[in-house]
Amino acid sequence: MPLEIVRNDITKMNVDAIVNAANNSLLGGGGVDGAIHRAAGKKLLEECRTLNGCETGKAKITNGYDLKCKYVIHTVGPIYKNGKNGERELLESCYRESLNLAKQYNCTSVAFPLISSGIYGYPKDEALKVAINVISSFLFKNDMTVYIVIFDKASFSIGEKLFSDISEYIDDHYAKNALDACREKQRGSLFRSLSKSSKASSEAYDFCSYDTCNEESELGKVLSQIDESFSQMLLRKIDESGMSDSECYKKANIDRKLFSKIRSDVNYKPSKPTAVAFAIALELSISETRELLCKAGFALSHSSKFDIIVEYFITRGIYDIFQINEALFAFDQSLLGGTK
Ligand code: AR6
Repeated sequence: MPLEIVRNDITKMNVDAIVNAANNSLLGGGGVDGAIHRAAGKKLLEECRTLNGCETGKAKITNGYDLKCKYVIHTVGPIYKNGKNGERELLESCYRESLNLAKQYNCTSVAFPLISSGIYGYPKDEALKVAINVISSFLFKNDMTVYIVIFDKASFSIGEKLFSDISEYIDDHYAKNALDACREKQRGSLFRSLSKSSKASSEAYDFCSYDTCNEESELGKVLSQIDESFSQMLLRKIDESGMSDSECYKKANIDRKLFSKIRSDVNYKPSKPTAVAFAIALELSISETRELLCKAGFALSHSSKFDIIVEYFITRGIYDIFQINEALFAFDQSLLGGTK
């Protein structure tokens, strides 16, 4: 998918270019810079010596040598003092300049570390927000897959208040609904055996959707929903929203090729993160989200943290996919968007 947050060592990323959080000399250092130089071998330092350093907020490119990637883009982040010395603008510039260089060198995939968030002291949650903002606005105008690589989960946080609000929401709903989930499962299996004997099901529908639909519907209503496929409902909702297709799939953090597949295959069955991503992009209400998920054979249940977190944001009218992904990442859940 176009913007992905992953936990990894950036030197192991299989992409066209990785970005190095370097210093003005470009002659190596500690942190991710040290790791990249060690993995790339001595030739990287030799090429860096020819570059005459780099200003803060700017970027320069070299080959990747022994790394899996073709290029290393070296950028120099600001040293964080108190946030009042233009640190944010300089950090934004690091991401923009690096992305523009990657584009100029025809890279289709790029991996960034959280620049400045280690030795240079930029608060990690703020650094992540800057990264997400700049990268997502770049991706609105450009086709590229961009990874933000988080190395150390321990020091990563989405902000204490949001984290504790979501934790509380999960606790409330997870615990309260454990019994309901169990009852729904029983009803679901009853429904599955019914559908088996009537042969009324399509594989795509999978009847787990019964879990979501059952509260307000009888068998007849559930069956009538089979008529409109996921793809058809999605395209209808896009038309109704007044958005263009590309506005919608970009807002959903969905790959253009995946969108074309969904568009051309009326029976396409997306993954759950993809289906939810479209619901977020279309700013659907919680019941419309359930309806769209039903079409792909999925439920929003209270026995899954992923579902509860998604519900947390939708019920608050927060439809910023990257903000939701930050939270999902902090709770170790799959992120929205995707290639399936
Ligand atoms: N893969 C991905 N991320 C990593 C890795 C790795 N292998 N190693 C560290 N990080 P830092 P800065 C994360 O200190 O703050 C150097 O000496 C790390 O957890 O590498 O921009 C340069 O030469 C943190 O979140 O870079 C400069 O002098 C992020 O990468 C100075 O450090 C950036 O941490 C630059 O400091």
